[in-house]
Amino acid sequence: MKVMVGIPSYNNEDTISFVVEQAAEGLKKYFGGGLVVNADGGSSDKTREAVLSAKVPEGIEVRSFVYKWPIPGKGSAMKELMEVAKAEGVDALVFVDSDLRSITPEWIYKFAKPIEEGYDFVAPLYIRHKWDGTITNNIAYPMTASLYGKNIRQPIGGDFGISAGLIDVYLENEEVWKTDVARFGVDIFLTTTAIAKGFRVIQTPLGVKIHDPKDPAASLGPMFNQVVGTLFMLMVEYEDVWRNIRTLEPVPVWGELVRGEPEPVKVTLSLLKEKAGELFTKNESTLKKALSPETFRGVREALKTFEFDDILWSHVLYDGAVAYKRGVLKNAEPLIPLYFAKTADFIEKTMHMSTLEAEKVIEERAKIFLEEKPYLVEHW
Ligand SMILES: Nc1nc2c(ncn2[C@@H]2O[C@H](COP(=O)(O)OP(=O)(O)OP(=O)(O)O)[C@@H](O)[C@H]2O)c(=O)[nH]1
Ligand SMILES: [Mg+2]
Repeated sequence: MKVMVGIPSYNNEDTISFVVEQAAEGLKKYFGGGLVVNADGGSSDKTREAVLSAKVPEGIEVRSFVYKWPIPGKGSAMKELMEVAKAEGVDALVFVDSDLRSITPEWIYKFAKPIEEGYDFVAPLYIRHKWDGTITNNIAYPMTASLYGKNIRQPIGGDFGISAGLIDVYLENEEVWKTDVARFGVDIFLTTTAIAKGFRVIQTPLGVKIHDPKDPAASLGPMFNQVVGTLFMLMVEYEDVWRNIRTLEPVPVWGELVRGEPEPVKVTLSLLKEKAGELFTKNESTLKKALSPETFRGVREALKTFEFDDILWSHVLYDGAVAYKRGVLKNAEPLIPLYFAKTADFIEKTMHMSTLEAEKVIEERAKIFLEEKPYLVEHW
């Protein structure tokens, strides 16, 4: 089986050579060789030099290029990596992020081998600190679960294995790559498209994910906008797929679960609350139009107490999607203060919980989203 590892990067000189070396090791050990390709966004540091000077076993080819697609972002890098994979005629493409510090050669096997067994989309299943992945836990996971009925715990984990057949589907419509799919919308696009088009999906257990995590209020605003904007866009496209789904189906896990303790992630609670308040005031008039009167009253209260329950939160996202469909919201940006407020609530509620206990809270959230789905269908 011919396997390629694709690595998007932008200023990752400190971490990327380790990723290249682990990937190369995995290709050699499990597939007898292969190709590691880096698509860079024009880093101002020595990322590409680090890629090209990585020490890899014989039989592994390493390439690095700056992508040409005019939108700067992770998605553009992945688009062109898929084009390389297609030109090379690979059977499986494995994407891994360039800031990963817990990647091992086995990760490559665990992403590529299920493809050989007939799966098309391999989602990562890792253990993350309770405060890492706040967009995943608050939005991508419960929304994907409730809309499409698939219990994929990490729909935007960032690392994936995909089949050649699926690559063709992703590259089919060039227009989509002119949207936020070219940026951080890419992960939710890959996952949702695979599910909505009925491809065979599996989760692969990888142990802990250690990467350069981000403090939500300090740097996740733009990412929220890109992920949620893409999610809303896909809801419009796939309304016939999700409308009638009312159950949550388990998604198979490939092999044994791996244990591990994640590294703690730092979140500045005071900054979350401060920014939530500030941005809420700025977006209040838009939110009043976008949300139902009841939801709006609820969030105004929540912004005072930072008590933000999952029913209210599901209505915020459902109302947001409806407003997007009707053109009342052009993008998801006005919802950022509510994401910050919801995250503040989650940080406070899970302050003294173990990662496992926090995990239960997140699983419960997906169930609540599903129970509230008739609210969405009614308003859609
Ligand atoms: N080529 C390119 N790659 C990017 C760009 N932005 C991010 N990436 C890469 O995409 C991968 C994921 O980016 P991160 O910044 O780690 O984001 P993340 O891990 O999904 O997000 P957090 O969980 O919030 O940390 C990394 O390999 C980055 O180098 C970009 O503008 N261009
Ligand atoms: Mg990262």
